[in-house]
Amino acid sequence: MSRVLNVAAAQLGPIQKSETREAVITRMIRLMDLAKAKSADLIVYPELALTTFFPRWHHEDRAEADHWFEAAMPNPAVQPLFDLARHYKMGMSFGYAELTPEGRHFNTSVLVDKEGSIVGKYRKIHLPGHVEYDPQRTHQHLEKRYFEPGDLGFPVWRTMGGLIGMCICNDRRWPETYRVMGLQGVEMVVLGFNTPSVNSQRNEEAADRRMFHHKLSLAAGAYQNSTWVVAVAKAGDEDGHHLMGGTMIVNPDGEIVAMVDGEEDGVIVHPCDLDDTQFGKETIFDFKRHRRIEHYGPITGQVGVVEPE
Ligand code: CDT
Repeated sequence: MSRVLNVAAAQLGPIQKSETREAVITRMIRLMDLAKAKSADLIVYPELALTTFFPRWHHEDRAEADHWFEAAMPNPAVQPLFDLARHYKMGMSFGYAELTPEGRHFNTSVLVDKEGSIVGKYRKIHLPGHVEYDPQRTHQHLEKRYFEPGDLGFPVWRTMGGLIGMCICNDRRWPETYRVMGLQGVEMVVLGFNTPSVNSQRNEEAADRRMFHHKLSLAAGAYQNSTWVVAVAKAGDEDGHHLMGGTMIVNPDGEIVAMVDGEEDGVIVHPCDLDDTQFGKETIFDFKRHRRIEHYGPITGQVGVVEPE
């Protein structure tokens, strides 16, 4: 049986602060229509897809940011997207800010199967940025203020004929993210990102360097774990703050096979053969034969650097 998944990477252009959830969902539906016209089985949207990238805005009282969060998923604003995905028999993944019934806050993404059921939830683990307003920076990145680190690990789900995992934005820069999923046999990692085009602490590090690091991280994660990686941007100018694009699909050899040009709403669809992951998993990255865990203790035993005496 063919294990080709037609995957749509659905980039969103900028979402301004004033834009409603309903307006964003209308844009996401349009992308889903385009993906359906190209026979997509699965559509992937960005991190925090329903709102502007609000962690750039400082609120002294953090509760003032709660209106960016979803207390239920799905909810009435998002339901039309779920309904259409089920109608099209298309799986989907998107990110949103999650407020739990206990009042906890996470940067979350969901994986929805072709029947419209949420089969997976991931909560971002590697939160970048800072907690307090930092006047030294050219812009704020307050994810550590508004979110808790995820508490669900890096699960992989058997769905849509394959083994699919999720991570979110900054997670893609960390080899541990992919390896934990690789050890569960992951065949496709889907992720969304909001990456400012300039480093707030080093202004000369601009979009080209940021794009290089983005591609490097995806290629390394894909190749070293022999998995597809689907990375989807929210891009463009949000209320004067620029996010880079770079939506792309990377094959298990680490090669970019499809990419969205520009910084507007746009979709690419690529046939991803999950069987293409087998060769790498059975040869150079056959973990069972080649890994030497007796030497990997520091990876889970310590957080920071411990220099020799
Ligand atoms: N959203 C997100 O995780 N963005 C980060 C920016 C890092 S700079 C604080 C990223 O890794 O792209």
